[in-house]
Amino acid sequence: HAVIRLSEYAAPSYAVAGVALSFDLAPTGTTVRADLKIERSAGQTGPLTLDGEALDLKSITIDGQPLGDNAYTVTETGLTLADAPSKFTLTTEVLIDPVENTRLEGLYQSNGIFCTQCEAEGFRRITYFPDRPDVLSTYRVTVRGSKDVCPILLSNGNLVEQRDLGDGRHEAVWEDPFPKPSYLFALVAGKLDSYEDTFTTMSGRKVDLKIWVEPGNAPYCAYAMDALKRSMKWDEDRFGLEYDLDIFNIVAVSDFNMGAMENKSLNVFNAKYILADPETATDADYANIEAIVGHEYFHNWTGNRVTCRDWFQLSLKEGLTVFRDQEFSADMRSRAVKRIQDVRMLRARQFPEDAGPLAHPVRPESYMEINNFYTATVYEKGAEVIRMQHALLGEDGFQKGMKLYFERHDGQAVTCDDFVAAMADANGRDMTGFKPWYSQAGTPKVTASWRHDATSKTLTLTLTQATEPTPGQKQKQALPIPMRMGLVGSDGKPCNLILDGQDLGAETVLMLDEDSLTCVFEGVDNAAVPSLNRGFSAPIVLKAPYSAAESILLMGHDPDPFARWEAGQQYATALLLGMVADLREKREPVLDEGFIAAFGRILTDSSLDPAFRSLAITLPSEDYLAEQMRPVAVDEIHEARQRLRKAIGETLSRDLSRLHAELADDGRFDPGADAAGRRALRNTALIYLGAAETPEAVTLAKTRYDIADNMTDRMAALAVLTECAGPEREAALADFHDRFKDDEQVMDKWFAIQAMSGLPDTLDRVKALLDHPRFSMKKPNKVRALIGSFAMGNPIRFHAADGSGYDFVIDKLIELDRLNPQVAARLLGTFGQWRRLPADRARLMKTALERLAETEGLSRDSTEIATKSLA
Ligand code: B3K
Ligand code: ZN
Repeated sequence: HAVIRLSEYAAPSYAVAGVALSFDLAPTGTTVRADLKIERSAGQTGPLTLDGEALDLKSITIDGQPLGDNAYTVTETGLTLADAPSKFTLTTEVLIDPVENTRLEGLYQSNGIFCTQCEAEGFRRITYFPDRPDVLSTYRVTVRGSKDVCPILLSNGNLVEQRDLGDGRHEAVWEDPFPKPSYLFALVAGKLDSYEDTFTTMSGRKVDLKIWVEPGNAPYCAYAMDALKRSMKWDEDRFGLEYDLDIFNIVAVSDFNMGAMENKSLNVFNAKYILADPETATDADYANIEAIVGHEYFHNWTGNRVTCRDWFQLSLKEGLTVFRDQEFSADMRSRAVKRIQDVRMLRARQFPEDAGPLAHPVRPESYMEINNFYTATVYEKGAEVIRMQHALLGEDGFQKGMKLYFERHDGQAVTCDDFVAAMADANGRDMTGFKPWYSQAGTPKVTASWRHDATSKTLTLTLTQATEPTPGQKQKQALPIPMRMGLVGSDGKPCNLILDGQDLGAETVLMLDEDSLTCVFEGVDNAAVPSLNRGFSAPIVLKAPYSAAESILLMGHDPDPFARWEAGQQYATALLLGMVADLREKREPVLDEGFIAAFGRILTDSSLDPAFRSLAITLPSEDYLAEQMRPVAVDEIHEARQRLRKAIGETLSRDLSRLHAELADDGRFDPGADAAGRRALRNTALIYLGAAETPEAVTLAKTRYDIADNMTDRMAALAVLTECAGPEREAALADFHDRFKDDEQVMDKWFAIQAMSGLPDTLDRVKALLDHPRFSMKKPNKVRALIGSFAMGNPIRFHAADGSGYDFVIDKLIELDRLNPQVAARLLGTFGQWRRLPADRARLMKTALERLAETEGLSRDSTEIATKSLA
C-alpha cells in the first residue's frame, strides 16, 4: 500500500466546472450517469486520471462520442484518458451495488434507506471523478426510484424539479449553487418521516429545517431541532455567520461509520446523535446531540464554504469546527464544566495517541489511508491549537482573523498556513513562531518548580519544557506555551503578581517559548502556591511538586474552576499511584484521610454548581492512571481505584445519602444543564454508595432502577448493578431488555453496559451476546457497543492475564476487516499500547496483533494501523 506525502502535493491538472449526476435506484443495482464539464488547467500537460473503485463501467463518451478501447484504461483504482482534449464533457455510466456495500463508504443502505458517505474518499465508489478536496464543482443531481421503496428523494441544495415517471417510479432534481468538493456530495432515498420547523436568519431569510428519520421516529427529534436552531442563532451572534440556502436537511440513519457528516445542506447523522426523549436518552446523549448538531452545522462555513486543499489540512476544518462546537456548548451550558469535560476527553484519547506508535502532528505529513487520520490529534488537539490562537489574540482579534479568512478564501480550498496567515495579518502580528504546534507531534511536558524567599519576599518560579521523540520525529523543538497562572496565598486569597516592578493583577499569561523560563514574583510575603495552566491554557502535561497541603489549598480556594478541579485530580493521581506501588509490593495501601475530607468539602459545598461538584469528586480513570506509569500495572490500578472509591463511599456515606435524598427531582424532566448537573451529582453519590457493595447499596440501586423515569437515572442505577453479581443485576438487565428490545439505539446501551462490567464472567457474556438477534457485525454501532466497549472501556477484562481478551477482540477484528475496514482499523488502534504493558501481557497482545497483521487480504486501513503499531 502506497504512502501519500504532503511534500508531494501537486495542484490538479484538470478542473471540473459542472457535474450532472443521475441515479437510477433499483434493487438489482444502481446505475449512475455522470456528465462532467472538464477543463485542463492552464500550463498543465499529461493524461487525465479519475479516481474510481468498485465501479462497473458500462459506457463512456467524450462530447457524446463513444471512446475507442485504447483511448482509455481502467484499473482497480481509476480511469485514465491518455490524450483528453483541453475542454470537453465526459459522460460515464457505471453500475454499483449499494445493497452489498458493507464498508458504508459511497452509496449504501441502512435499514433499507439509501444513503451516502463520501468523506474522505467515498465519492470514487459512486462514479469516476477527481476525488480530491481541491476540485470544486457545482452539482445537479437527478434521483429516480420506486415511489413505494423511496417516497423521499434528497440531495444537496435546492429541489428544482419533481415528476412522476409512471410505472411506479418518480424522480427529483436537486441543484446546489455552491461549488463544492466531491466529499460533500450526498444522496438519501427511502421511506422517511420528517420533523419540521423554520428559522429566520439575521437578514430575515426564512429557512426550512427538516429532520428525516426512520418511520415512527419523528417524535424523538424535538431536541435535535432545538439544538439546530440554537446553533444557527449562535453562529450569527458570536461569529456573524449566516446560513446561505433556503433549506437545511438532516437525515438520521442507524448504520454510520462515525458520528455525522456535514454534506452541504444535507447533513447525515448516526441516529444516536439525533433521536432523544427523556426515557431513551441520557443527559450525556443530550449534550452530545447538541454538540454534534452544532458541529455539523458550523462546518457550513468552516469546511464547506472554505474547505481543505488536501487531506493533510484536515484540522483546518476539524480543529476549527471542534473549537466552535466547544464554544457553542460552553455558551449554552457551564463554561467551566465544559472545559473540564473537554480536557478529560483530550487526556483520555489524544494524550495516549500522542505518546504511542500512531503519534502524528495536527497536520500530518504522510498517510497510507486517510480515514485513519480522523483522530483525536487532528480534532481535539487541533481545537486546542485554535484555542491558543484565540487566547493569544483575544475574542476580538480572533474574530477579526476569522473575518479576513472568509474575505480571502470563501469558495476556496486552502491550508492551515492560510488560516494562521489570516489570523496574523488581521492583527498585525507575526505568528510564524506559533506554527510548530501544527507540525510537531507529541505532548510537551512542562516541569514547574518554585521557591519562596521570606527575606526578599520573592517567589521564584521556573518552568521547563521537553517533548519525547515520536515515530519519524526524533528532534523536538521548544513550542510557544501560553501558561495562564496566578498565585494563591496560604490564606487562600489570590496574590497580586508583580514582575519586574510591574503589577499584573491577580492573573497573567506567561509565555514559555524556550526550553526554560524563570520568573521572580515580588512582594510575596507568604508561601503562596502557584496555580498553573489555568483553564488548561496549553495542551501539555504539567509536572508540579505540590504537597498534599498545597493541593488541598488549591482544591478549596483556586479562583479558576478548572485549576480547582485539576488540583483534586492531581492529588488523587499521586495518591492512587502510591497505592498501586503499595499493592505491587504487597503492602497494605495507605488511604489518605485528608484527601477524602477535601473531597467531602467539595461534595457538600452548596455554593458550587452540582455539575462541577460531580466532576470534582470523580476519580481519574484507570486509563489516565495507566498513562502515568510504565509498565502499566493493570490489576493494581483497578484494585487501588476500587479501594479508594469504596473508602470514599464509606467515609462520606452520611453526606452522600443526604445529598442523594435532597437532589431527587420533582418528576418533571428538564434536559437543561442545571437539571442535568443535579442528576449528575445525585448519581455520582449513588455510585459511591454502590462502591461499598453492601446489600443496602444494591437495594438502593435496584429501587432507583425500578422507579427511574428517565434514562440518565436508569443507566446510573444499572451501571451500579452490573458491577454487583446477584439477582438484582439479572432482573434489571432482563427488564431493560424487555422494555427497549425494539429500540435500536437504546439496545446499544444494553450491549455496552454488559461489555464494560468488571465481573469475571464478562467475556463469556460478551461472546454469548454476539448471537443476540439485535447484534450484527454489519452495524457499526453494535460493534462499537459490544466489542468496542469491551476493548476500550473494560481495562481489567480486556487485559485478562491469559490473553483471552486480546484473542477475542482480534478474532472479531479480522472478521470485521473484511466487512468494514474503517471501523475495524479504528478499534485496532487500542492494540498499539502493547509496549507499555508488563512483559507477559505485552507478548500476548503483540502476538494477537501479529496474527491479524498476517491475515491475507487485510485492508489498507488495518494494515497501516497494524504495521505502525508493530514497528
Ligand atoms: N467530517 C466528518 C467525518 C468524516 C470521517 C470520514 N472517515 C464528520 C465531522 O467531523 O464533522
Ligand atoms: Zn467535523
